[in-house]
Amino acid sequence: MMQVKPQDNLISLSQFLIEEQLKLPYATGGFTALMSHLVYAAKVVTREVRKAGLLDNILGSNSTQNVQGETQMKLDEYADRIFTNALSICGHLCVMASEEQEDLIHIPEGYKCGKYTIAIDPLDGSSNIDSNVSIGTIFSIHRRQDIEAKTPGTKEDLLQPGHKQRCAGYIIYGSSTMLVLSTGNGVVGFTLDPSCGEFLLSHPNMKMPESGSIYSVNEGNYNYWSPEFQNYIKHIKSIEDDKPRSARYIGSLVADFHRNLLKGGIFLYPNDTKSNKFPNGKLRLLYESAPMAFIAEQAGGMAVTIKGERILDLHPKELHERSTLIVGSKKDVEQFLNFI
Ligand code: P6P
Repeated sequence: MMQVKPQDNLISLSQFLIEEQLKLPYATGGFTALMSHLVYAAKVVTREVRKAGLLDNILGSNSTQNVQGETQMKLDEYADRIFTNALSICGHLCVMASEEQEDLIHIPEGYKCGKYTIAIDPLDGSSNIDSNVSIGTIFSIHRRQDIEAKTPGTKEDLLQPGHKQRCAGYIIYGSSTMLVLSTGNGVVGFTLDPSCGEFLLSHPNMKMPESGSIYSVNEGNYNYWSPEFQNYIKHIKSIEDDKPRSARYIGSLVADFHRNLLKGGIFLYPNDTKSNKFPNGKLRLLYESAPMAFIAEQAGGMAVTIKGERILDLHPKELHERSTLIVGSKKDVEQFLNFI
């Protein structure tokens, strides 16, 4: 006797996007179509991430040959290939940018240019792949400057402040694959059900706890921090601070952020003031800091730079521009701002 399982009644991402589209009278379905191509790529990358580490799979450098004598490529280059190929032909993008590619990615000849742009980090945290740590894909979608134009998009269409994002999200390849996104009406999370190949709505209204006990920072960089930042970290670890803290740092932005989104806390990546390693911070503004900031704010959190500027107000000047990032629970970021 067949039983309807609870997950059989869950809403799929496709249904969710169509319902959101129906709420907008001017919606043409372009965004829904764009997202369906992104979701397809996420499923393909999930398949390879889940197998990474097996003999004939994608690991390490791209100079090796697998057992069939095929050239292997690094998983992040593979993810870049899958996402950019799937997205470039969706007909609703006018230009793309990827962490893996230096220049703009134009829509191939013969394919329609649409009114959206996307900037993507195809596989963030990929240095952790060999140790089987959770990694992720981060994406940021804007509307082009002239939404009526049918011409190829430009760098200016990509270089927009984060508060103008139409959608920001990430895919986390962890114990399960989750897709977390916001279109400006809060944050929703979908979990991939491998048994039916669908992302199902598992977290309908994600809210970042107002305050948390977790702080995430790479303390190995302590000696490169400014004295003010060193003092802040010392303070939150001291008994003067009125709450117990737990240090949690995975070294994979999506994993660190996702945990803090669920449990509360603060993630910090400041700049190095004593070396030229990361004088402006390590994370990339366009496809790491800005999308994560959008999600954080939509979930009730905050996201600022080491100087206290709102991340979403920064206007990027270059595709791969770096920024500092202090993101997390509202009260924890406010405490940072008051201290600094
Ligand atoms: P570090 C991964 O390389 C990454 O870009 C982010 O995912 C992560 O938060 C950060 O760098 C980790 O950097 O210097 O602490 O190893």
